[in-house]
Amino acid sequence: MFETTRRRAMQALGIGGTVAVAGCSVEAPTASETATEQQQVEQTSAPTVEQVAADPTDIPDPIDRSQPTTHEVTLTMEEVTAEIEPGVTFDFMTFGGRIPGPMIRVRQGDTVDLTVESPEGNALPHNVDLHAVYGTGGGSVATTAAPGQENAMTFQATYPGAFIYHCAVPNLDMHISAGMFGMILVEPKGGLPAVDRELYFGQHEVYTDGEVGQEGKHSFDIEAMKNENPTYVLLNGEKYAWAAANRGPIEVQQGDRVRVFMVDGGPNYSSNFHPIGNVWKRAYRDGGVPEDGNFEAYADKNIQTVKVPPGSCMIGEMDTPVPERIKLVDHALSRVARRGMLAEVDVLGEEREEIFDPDAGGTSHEGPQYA
Ligand SMILES: [Cu+2]
Repeated sequence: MFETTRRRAMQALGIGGTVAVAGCSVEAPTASETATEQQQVEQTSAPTVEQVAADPTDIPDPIDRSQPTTHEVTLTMEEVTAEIEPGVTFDFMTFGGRIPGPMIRVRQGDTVDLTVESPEGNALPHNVDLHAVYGTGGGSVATTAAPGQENAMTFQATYPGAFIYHCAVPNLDMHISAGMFGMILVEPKGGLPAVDRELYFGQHEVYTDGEVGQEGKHSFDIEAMKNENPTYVLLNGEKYAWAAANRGPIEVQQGDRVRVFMVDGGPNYSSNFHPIGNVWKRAYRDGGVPEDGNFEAYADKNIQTVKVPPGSCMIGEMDTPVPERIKLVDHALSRVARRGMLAEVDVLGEEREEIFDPDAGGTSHEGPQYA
């Protein structure tokens, strides 16, 4: 089904010896090249799918291994049509049909045999730049694949942390905005501290030719992207994807320590990531983790809002002493109130009035309702 050689992929792209695909060292596409890509997307009818929102609980298990190993990882670049919110459709580009793309979880020192495959029906070439990789373009040149082709590279994960991966073709801002980003977590050799629950989210912004909530199919708006003026700002690819207003909150148990992995695809907006009704008890800014195992000394403590730049990640841990609905937001709050960014985590358990007594005034308030 897939042709495998990189040379063939390059020929399909019309690029020979001098490669015009550059990963994070961007060579600007011309306006007509960008417009051509947009036309190709619009003329190709991508399969319609029910869901692009990645399930935040769909994460590989923590690594319990003291020796390096080799992983066989396949990323499938899937162009799909799906709803941003009910009645509003958009042509997404994804890794594995989900936003963010599947979390790749390895240990420092592991080797990854990475295969990328691009199904026949795709309109555009894609690739992947992983920030966990030493090598040109983070592997983007080595992994470029045209529709109907596959490509591969091997890398060793030599440094630990949570890192973004993203498509890095010349129109990379467009491809990331359409959904092509995810996280590779490289655990340090001693692993991460044990927690009770782990959740995985990805923020990005979508630039369309419509207004929020305007029914029908929205097209990509390149001018809006150039002006960094998005229609939607989303957590996991859909408006309020994992909140009561859409697919429902994530449930955890009182007393759980909850670790949140967050990747900001951008392409342009930083996130100001805050858990309403809680705090980042420990925060690992930009996904940085210690190599010596001294997490207690390394982590920032009791941080309310963590800046997550586009092209970066964060790891935050919350304690859950009382039952509540935690709202994970970008505290640039117009993005929450008006542009779709929100997830909710329900803590199930018994009231502890010495910590929080919601009925002390005789009336119960439900707190800010963004969804
Ligand atoms: Cu792409």
